[in-house]
Amino acid sequence: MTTVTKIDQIETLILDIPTIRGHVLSMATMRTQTAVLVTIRFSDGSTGVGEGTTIGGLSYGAESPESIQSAIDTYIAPALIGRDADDVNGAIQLIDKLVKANRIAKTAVEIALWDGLGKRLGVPVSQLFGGAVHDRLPVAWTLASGNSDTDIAEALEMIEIRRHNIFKLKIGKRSVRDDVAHVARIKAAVGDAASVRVDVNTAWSLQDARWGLKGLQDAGCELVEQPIPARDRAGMAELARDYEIAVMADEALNGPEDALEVATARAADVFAVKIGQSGGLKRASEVIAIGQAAGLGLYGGTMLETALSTAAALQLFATVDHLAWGTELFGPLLLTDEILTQPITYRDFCVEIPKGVGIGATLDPDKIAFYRRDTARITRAIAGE
Ligand code: MUC
Ligand code: MG
Repeated sequence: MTTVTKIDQIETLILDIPTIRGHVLSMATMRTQTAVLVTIRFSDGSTGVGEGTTIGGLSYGAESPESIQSAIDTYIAPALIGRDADDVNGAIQLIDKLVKANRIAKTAVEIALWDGLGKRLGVPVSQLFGGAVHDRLPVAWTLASGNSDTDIAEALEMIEIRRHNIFKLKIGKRSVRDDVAHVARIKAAVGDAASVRVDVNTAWSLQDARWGLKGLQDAGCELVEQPIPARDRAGMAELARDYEIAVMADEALNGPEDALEVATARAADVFAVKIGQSGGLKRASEVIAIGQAAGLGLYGGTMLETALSTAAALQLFATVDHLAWGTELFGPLLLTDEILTQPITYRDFCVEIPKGVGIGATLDPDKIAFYRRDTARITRAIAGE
């Protein structure tokens, strides 16, 4: 008789880890990154870990670290306790029925379920998505110190040590004219040794964007990410149609339904695929499929997650045949400390796909104890139920 492995216990806790420097975005300056860590214990003794992370509290999107933790503890975990651990699709469908939106919270739990399943089967999560076709992927670095000279020095050092030759510049805080001048200075400094792109994080009006895109493409910038608000699909479509510079959708892409609408409206040339924003690895794979079917470029995006979710994202992106714009899965490098016993490897302008079973990440318990906020909550099966 085969016994079914069950979901026994789900624990959440919040980690606050300082960043190596201020990370200046149009809507917030980050000095700490906050991650919600989920640990699921299964009835056969196996465990799975996952992470849900956003950027800048509530300044980026509708979920905060505290709301992610609360959504999991109050609504998701109680529904999963006692269920078949291997039935990940069943869990995803149930959670989608019980909980609207809250994609990052769903992602954290789903990663832990995939991680547990991979560990029980003795395979990496990439294999659960059909198998890895890459062992490394190109990885961008974000220049966002808030100062052009510091950004140039940082870029030149990254090229020199062969860590990054793709740079995403965070703009949108200053005037369009000043931003374009800043980008032009950095592009002139790195020349052909690097690809320069920008992320406006929705800060521009459509009129700003018309000026901005013209200036950016004249400066040699290759791509602009989410220049205008996410809901303005017609504006994004105009920009994608009227300028040579590639237009990437980020905040506009919250799961496969958005992906279909953006693709149908031709409101982007490129999808920034984020596992958290998509609602998990499965939904992210659907966003990827829609982008591929529409002939759009793909980019492996990040919510500046720790190495845990970065490893999970790498498991999925390793299975995608062509990521025309590479990835930006550098989150662990922005933090002052590692939380895995075996850090993710960055070298030769690439990030390596972690080896090992599950998502390929083992947490360092001392680091978790050090960075945890005092908010751990446990939902568990009651004896006899
Ligand atoms: C974003 O909006 O894309 C990704 C890299 C980075 O520096 O910030 C993020 C968020
Ligand atoms: Mg972005």
